[in-house]
Amino acid sequence: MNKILKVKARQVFDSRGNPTVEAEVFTKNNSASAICPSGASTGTYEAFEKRDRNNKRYLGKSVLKAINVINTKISNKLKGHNVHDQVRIDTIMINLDGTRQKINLGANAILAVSMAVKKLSAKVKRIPLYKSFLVKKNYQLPYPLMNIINGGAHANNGLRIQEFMIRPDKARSFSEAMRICFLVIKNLNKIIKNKGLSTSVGDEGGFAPMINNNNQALNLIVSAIKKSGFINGKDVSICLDVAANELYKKNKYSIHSKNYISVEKSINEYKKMIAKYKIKSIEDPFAENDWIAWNKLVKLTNQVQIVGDDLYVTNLERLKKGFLNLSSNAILIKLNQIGTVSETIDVIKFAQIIGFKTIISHRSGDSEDTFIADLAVGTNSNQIKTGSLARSERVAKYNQLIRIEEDLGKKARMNKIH
Ligand code: 2PG
Ligand code: MG
Repeated sequence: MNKILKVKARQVFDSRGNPTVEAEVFTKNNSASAICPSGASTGTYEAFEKRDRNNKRYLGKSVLKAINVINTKISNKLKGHNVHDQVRIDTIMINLDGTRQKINLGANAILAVSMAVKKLSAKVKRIPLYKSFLVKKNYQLPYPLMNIINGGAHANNGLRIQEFMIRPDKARSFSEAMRICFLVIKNLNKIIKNKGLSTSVGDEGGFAPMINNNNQALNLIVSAIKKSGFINGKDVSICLDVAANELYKKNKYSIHSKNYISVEKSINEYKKMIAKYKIKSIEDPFAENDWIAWNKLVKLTNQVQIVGDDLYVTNLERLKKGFLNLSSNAILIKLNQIGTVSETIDVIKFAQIIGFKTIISHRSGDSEDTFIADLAVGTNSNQIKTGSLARSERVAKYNQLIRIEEDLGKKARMNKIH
């Protein structure tokens, strides 16, 4: 009953309209499927995404080779294994690939299967997916980090910083968190419209008005928070993802304007920005190899959450290095940066042991798959970053969290921000 009969894959499309992998795993009476997401601002050390670079019919973006890998090699190897044996199944795929960055099979092939196995295992056990991870009782819901203004590689407005987010710190339930974000977003919409700017949205559902100055974006958000009747920095906090890999050249950064300036000067600008706008969290403030700059910033901004995304790429070795180097106090978790559910769980466990906040994240190219919502609750992760209240691939995750909160009923608790 619990044995895997076969794995089947198909090419579907992500939220940017690019081909991606969907894998479906079968036991005798059941099946479950999962879709792999895809990033735009990717770290060098991420696991490899296999695409058919030479397939002109899909402008080099198809994933037909990855599909074929699943339908043949992976399906053959997993046949007969127990669907509840996640670690064994992931290890089989890791060994079958045999490379550090999963270059042979492709992390997109491996991850789609790994997630589908996890979903099927929960389905066979007849438990909700969120109850199949680390936590066994006292489930906590994550605070949403809603990306309400898009810039960087996710929009074409020329904003230096990639993501301007809000976190509803005041909320005591997930539904309340959603209501607070909803109000701020609706007011932001009005403010942007009144300024004669466009309210069209970027890849992650946040507004992408044609402004190119970070402070302009921050001022809009501060006004929206105020207009909604909330206090910035208390009820609602502003959080950023700088994605500084994209703004780095020869030891200098163009984070605060188009001009490239030194790390010291960039830190000074950060300090001003944190004080003026009461910024509570900054992701990827510096580039993925600039360990010294990260350490300098952490030491100077002890009240601020500093989040490693491209720095760690959900990789245990890099997280250990960051811990020893005192590079950050939080880690962004993306399944496809490492390529299996088991390795992702290992990284979350370690991060929690060393006292880092864990933030589960979507990718800018995502899908209707809501796996990360369950993962966030099932690991008691502090926050979830999954876009704005627009574009169904983003809203789907929030809606799943609303269902989980309902399922937990009176037992539902919010995580702790501080
Ligand atoms: C990020 C992510 C998600 P991408 O940088 O944190 O917001 O973007 O998927 O493009 O890497
Ligand atoms: Mg990031």
